[in-house]
Amino acid sequence: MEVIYLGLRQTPEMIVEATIQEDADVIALSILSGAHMTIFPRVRKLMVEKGLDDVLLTGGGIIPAEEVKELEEIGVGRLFGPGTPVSEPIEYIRNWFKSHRLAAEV
Ligand code: B12
Repeated sequence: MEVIYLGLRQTPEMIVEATIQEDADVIALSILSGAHMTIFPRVRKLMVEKGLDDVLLTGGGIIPAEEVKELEEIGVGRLFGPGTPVSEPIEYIRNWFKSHRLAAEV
């Protein structure tokens, strides 16, 4: 994987613009500010507006289970909580890529 790290305190607009410019397959956000119910929906809305409906939006942080459910319902992918081994999101992203990108090429 090529990872483009955008750094801290990016706005949803900056994140989605960078996704378009870099032609990224996945957006992965880390949110430890408690603003996940604002940021994820705004990124998701902009993704839909810009036609990025086949890009995976995933991430992690301290996000309560019921809010994870709410975010999944608006099209956010898996969200990883405390204690997640790094191998788990890697496997999730690899599998997503296999079924959404490699499968499409066959
Ligand atoms: C260190 C810390 C800080 C630091 C650094 C915060 C930062 N943004 O990095 C400082 C002192 C700056 C800080 C500030 C604040 N903090 Co603070 N902070 C913590 C603390 C003690 C540890 C977080 C941490 O680094 N853990 C270590 C990492 C390795 O573990 P992790 O975060 O769980 O990450 C794992 C998973 O969540 C997942 N994951 C996380 N990100 C991602 C991303 C991807 C792509 C993937 C796949 C997986 C993934 O994988 C990781 C490995 O297992 C937690 C409490 C706690 N014990 O967790 C509170 C906590 C995160 N902070 C909190 C809050 C509220 C704040 C402030 C808003 C406080 C304020 N009013 O100013 C600010 C926000 C600043 C900001 N803009 O982010 C709350 C968040 C509440 C919530 N989710 O609703 C917490 C949970 C404390 C609490 N119980 O209230 N904080």
